Amino acid sequence: MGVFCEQILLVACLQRHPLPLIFESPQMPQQIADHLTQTVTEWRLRLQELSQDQVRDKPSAARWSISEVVGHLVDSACNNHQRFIRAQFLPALTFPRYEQNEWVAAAAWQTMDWQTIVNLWASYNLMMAHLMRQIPDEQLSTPCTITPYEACDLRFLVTDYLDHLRHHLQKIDERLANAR
Ligand code: NI
Repeated sequence: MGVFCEQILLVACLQRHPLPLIFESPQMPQQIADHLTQTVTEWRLRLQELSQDQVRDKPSAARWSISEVVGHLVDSACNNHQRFIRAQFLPALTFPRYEQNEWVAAAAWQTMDWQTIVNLWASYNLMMAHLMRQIPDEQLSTPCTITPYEACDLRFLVTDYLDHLRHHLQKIDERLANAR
């Protein structure tokens, strides 16, 4: 997953939905924040129980360990924190994508204390949920361009943030199931 995802969903969805984005059933940030809070609450304990061997195992040199995947989710929170805030006081946001493999390597998530990563991931996401709930409705249509991708809007970025997080947790779930 380290090979093909910086917001793999962002890319895929932006290709499916050129501007203007049309959502068949738009979710409000409050709903997404509730989902996020529930997901973090469920996964925090589960992640805390994993051993160091489990979280540092790399299936191959090119793939991330669970420690690196959760670290990547902190990187995602960090970048999206910037996007969600900046988009609220600019007429249109232009912000760079993040080079996911470089971020994971530079942060050295593989060697950081696992419980510290989990607690950071959980706390950061509870803050993100809190932040989402404060976004005024009228700001959700702020145009956002995450270079080099096509333009979307803030509502899409908020929706995609949760989708991306759940995508990686699903992959962790499958990895743990296969290891049993
Ligand atoms: Ni990702």
